[in-house]
Amino acid sequence: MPRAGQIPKGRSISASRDYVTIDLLDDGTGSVAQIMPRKNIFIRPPVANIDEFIIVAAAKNPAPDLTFIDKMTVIASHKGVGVTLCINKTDLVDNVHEIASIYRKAGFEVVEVSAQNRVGIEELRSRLKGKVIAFTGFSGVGKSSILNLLSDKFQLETGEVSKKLSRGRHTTRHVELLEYEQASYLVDTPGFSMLDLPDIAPEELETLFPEFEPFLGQCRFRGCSHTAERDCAIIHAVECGEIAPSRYENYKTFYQTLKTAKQW
Ligand SMILES: Nc1nc2c(ncn2[C@@H]2O[C@H](COP(=O)(O)OP(=O)(O)OP(=O)(O)O)[C@@H](O)[C@H]2O)c(=O)[nH]1
Ligand SMILES: [Mg+2]
Ligand SMILES: [Zn+2]
Repeated sequence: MPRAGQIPKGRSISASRDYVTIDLLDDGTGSVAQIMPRKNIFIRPPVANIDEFIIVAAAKNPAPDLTFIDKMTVIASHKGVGVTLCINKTDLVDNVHEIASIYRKAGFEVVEVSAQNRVGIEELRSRLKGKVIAFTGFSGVGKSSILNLLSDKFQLETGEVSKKLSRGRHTTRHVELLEYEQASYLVDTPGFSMLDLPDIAPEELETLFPEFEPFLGQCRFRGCSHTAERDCAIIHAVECGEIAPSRYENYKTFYQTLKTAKQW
């Protein structure tokens, strides 16, 4: 975070969670004058005022978890925050076509990366202009390794994926806001695997899967939940291969979770 002495008087700056204005005194010290309203706030990862998430998954070690990715895309869409999927560690597998095509077809940008072989870093770099972007994903997928390649200024700690805990051992322990270039900030966050859905109405869930959009309103029954109804346009699109089965299965699971939560 910039020190008070580096900030012009009265100017808003970005901290890892909040925008604040700072009153500067003549001796160069200062104090927070005002915390600006938050554009958005997330519990996991614990960040605010984000323009976009880069969800980092590893092709292998740890294995990609599509339910985790889908939950994260729902959480981001719910707050109107864009998502890019970054599939790292592509050096460990023959190809990542299957997982990449699921998410491209669903309308997400997908970047295939190997931090180890410095592949895909320039493609990732071209998407970072003028935004606050948080990198998120399981522990050990390579978030900090990728960030270190994006700028010589970054020297984030990286760690071995524990052999015992295939999901890693949580090397990054705090959210770190990194100044990438003017008006572009990147945020490194601690990995995690447990993720709760936000408090959303079950009926809203269909709008948080972008690939459902062309089919909404075409089901036989008004208020169709797309879980078991006859003549459901979403189920039909899954059967025709226009919606990925894994995304649809997660939709159904999330729908039931939200429905059950609402009953309490
Ligand atoms: N084979 C391979 N290993 C990688 C790649 N990227 C990162 N790693 C390794 O994966 C391990 C974890 O990398 P980190 O960058 O610490 O992962 P992280 O996502 O920041 O993990 P947390 O901070 O715990 O959330 C390290 O041993 C890295 O060297 C890659 O592209 N290929
Ligand atoms: Mg890390
Ligand atoms: Zn339907």
